[in-house]
Amino acid sequence: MPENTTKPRLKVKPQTERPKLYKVILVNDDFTPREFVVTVLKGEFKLSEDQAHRVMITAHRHGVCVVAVFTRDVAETKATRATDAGKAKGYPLLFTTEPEE
Ligand code: TYC
Repeated sequence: MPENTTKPRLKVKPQTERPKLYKVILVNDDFTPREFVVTVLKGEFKLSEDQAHRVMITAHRHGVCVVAVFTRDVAETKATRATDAGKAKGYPLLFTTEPEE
């Protein structure tokens, strides 16, 4: 009787794991003009004027607002580009990322 035999696995791991998703979060501040926030949201995240205004006003009132959800690389790249757009104008505009539960 051979000793080093392996039992077949009963549970098979799914071949296509879905990638973990990351939220891009807009953080409020007292200095960045509202219209500039809307422009960045439209340009970087392809939101409509109406969507961008809602996201901006939600962050303005509540402190933060989830902009959208992406794979990690895309979320980090977009958050950095959007933050840098504010920096280039001397604004403290901030976008962060965090993993979805
Ligand atoms: N609070 C800013 C103002 O009153 C506008 C603003 C909104 C800034 C949302 C950042 O994430 C932000 N000018």
